[in-house]
Amino acid sequence: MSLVGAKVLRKEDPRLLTGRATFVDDLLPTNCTFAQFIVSEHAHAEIRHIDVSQALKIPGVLGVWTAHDFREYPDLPGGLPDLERPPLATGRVRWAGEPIAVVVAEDRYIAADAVAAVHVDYHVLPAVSTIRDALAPDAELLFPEHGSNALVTVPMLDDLDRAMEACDERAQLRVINQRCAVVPIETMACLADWNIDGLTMWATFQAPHHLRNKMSAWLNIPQNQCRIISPNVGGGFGAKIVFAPEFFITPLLSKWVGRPVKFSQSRTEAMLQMTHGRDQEHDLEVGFDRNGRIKALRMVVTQNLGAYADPTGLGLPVLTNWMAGGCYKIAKVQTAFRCVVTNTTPVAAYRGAGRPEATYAVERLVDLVARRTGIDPVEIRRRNFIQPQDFPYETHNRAVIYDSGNFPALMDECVRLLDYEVERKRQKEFRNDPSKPLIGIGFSTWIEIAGFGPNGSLEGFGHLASWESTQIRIHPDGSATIFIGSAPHGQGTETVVSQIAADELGISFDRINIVYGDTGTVIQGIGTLGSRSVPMVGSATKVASQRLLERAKRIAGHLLEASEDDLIVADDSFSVRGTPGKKVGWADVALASFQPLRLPPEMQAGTLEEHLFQESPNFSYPSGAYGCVVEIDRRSGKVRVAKMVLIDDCGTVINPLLAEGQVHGGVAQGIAQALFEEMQHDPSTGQPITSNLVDYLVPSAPDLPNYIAGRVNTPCPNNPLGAKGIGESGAIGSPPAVVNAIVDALSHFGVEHIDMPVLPEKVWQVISTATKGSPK
Ligand code: MCN
Repeated sequence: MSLVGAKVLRKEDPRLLTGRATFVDDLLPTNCTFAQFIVSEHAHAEIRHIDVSQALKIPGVLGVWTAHDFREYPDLPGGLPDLERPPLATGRVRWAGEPIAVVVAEDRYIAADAVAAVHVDYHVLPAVSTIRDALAPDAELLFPEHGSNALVTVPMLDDLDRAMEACDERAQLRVINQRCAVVPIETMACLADWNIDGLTMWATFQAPHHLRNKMSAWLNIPQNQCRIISPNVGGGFGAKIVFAPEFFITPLLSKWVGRPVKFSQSRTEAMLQMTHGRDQEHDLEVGFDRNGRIKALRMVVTQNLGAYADPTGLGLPVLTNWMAGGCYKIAKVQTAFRCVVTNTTPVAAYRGAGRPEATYAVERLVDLVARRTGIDPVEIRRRNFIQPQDFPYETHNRAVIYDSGNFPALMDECVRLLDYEVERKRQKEFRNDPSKPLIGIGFSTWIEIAGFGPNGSLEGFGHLASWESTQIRIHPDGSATIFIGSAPHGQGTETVVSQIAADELGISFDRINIVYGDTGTVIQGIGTLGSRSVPMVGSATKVASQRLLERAKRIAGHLLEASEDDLIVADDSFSVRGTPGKKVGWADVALASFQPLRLPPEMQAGTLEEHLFQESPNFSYPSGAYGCVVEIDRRSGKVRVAKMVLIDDCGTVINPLLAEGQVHGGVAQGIAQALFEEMQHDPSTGQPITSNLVDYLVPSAPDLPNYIAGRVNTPCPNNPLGAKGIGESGAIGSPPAVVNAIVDALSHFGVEHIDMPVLPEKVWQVISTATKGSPK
């Protein structure tokens, strides 16, 4: 039986669920010391003086370092010319939480005392925390020498005025995709040990080779003396692909104190120093005919980058623009974007990275067209879908080529499982009964770009390249170790790679183990991001297994004195078709591969090892149709997601259990963005006001519904598995489904749009204004 497609339980779970997994903060080498950072209290200020004298007097403090001590080191990798981020704030702080100095002490408590004893004298400057404030004519500039807080502006090729004018109707919408904190369970941590043999650093990172490459260059040491290990990592969601200064500084501290140094963030530190996500504003216009056919769409994105231009942050509006047409056949789509710096935590990739923003904008617009034309939102979508026969479908001025999909089938399945007609009936009945909640039904039909793999797709973010690597090693007993370039942090990659290899090699799932996350053992790798592991490393494993198996069959054929074409490989053995008793075990073939006297004459010992760098001609484009039913309490405005139907298309599904789990996690984050989460700053001081999990509303299980999941599979033609990524899908597709449902519930009050997060007070305001203070 094939394991690909089977609901196999995760092989990583026993160690994760019994507390036997090793995370960075579990490591405690002999003589370990502890680093803690002094961070800015102000959102914007000049640093006049830093007095470390009192901190240095505390017993157990090994040193305090400021920007001055790092003056021989370059700025952090990435960013924009002249606007790079220094490892520690130099002369000026640009957000509340920016690291200014660092202490190393014998334990965490002494380090905390020393941080409190460092005195920083600031000259406070006016702060700008929003795009509007940053672009005001008299705005305080973060980089005065740059002359503006606007950094990058990519204009529209054609302003679409004529196309818009030719439409029967036009509608404009301004939507805000609010700033979210990333909030992985494990905060950022690293442990650096720089001894005479070189540097080893354990780090919470999604791409250890990427970090190794940049760090060795930054520290000016050879790559073979710079080993990065990402052990078990408790979630990353994109924020653990960022070159945080802590990763670059901690190794130097280890060198300077001559001992291992560990740094591990508290939750509040993580809320302020780990990069945030989203924070885009969209000015949108859509032109359509009376039958609801969309003819033209214009999208202008403004990206709040926060205090510095992170490379992945700069990529967000690019991806949003690429996906501006969604899953609709729109003759004219034009986009533009600009980026703005503000006195806030830098913004970077966060699950979906640019695609949730695009999906939200398009799906809100499509609902607006439905509203203006009086056509049902399901029917509007059906009239505008790209059809299955239209693939491959070129969009975004031919820069993006959707691979495959079947949007009508996704929609049909979603409508069916949602019980659409029944819910519409219930909505009507409840609307006129004040004792009942208001019902709203919303849809989101979406396509996203994943499987980052084609040459050039990651180089722009500072990566070496975009391939992914697999190395399969067969041991003399016929078990296999597979070294993969991905660095998973919760996805279940060990399980799916084992499933693929087990099918191809005929070796039992339990006799395959997966090694990842260590530049000392995995020769090269790119990393886990952009929902690429299955399309890239999964495909690499499939092809490498097939190549390796060809050689194993030659050995088996030689041992059995049979033609390799007659061999059947299954259950850890090779047998000869039609001759039941003629059989040799994988273990024996593997042993022979190390014994030259038993090998075919043309083969050499150690032949059962295969290393492959998998490239891909294009991305994969997962898609889906999500449907949501909300119930709104008329008196409090509280929204409850009563039903959520999730129909996904990720091509070939390797493990339905895990793929669905990925969607569940992503949808939880999507519902959180729609209803609860927002990283807020005081508008006058720029101070963060949601910097812990009391103020920042992360949902818990009772806030989320039971999901109803389904599937439509259109295989991806761009990789040998036919698989598309699914790691980000839920977070991309779900926010507009929820918001569309809320707007639908409130539509009889004249509501056409409501910004996220849709907190009860916003809804209550709408209802109480419409009903003149007496909600019903
Ligand atoms: N899968 C499958 N069949 C497919 C595609 C995927 O069975 N056709 C399943 C597999 O179990 C696979 C998982 O889904 O392990 C995710 O695969 P893939 O879509 O290739 O994504 P990656 O493994 O590259 O993971 C990255 C993606 C991203 S970009 C973010 S952000 C994210 C996410 O995955 N962050 C996560 N999922 C996360 N899950 C956890 N628990 N923690 C995070 O930080």
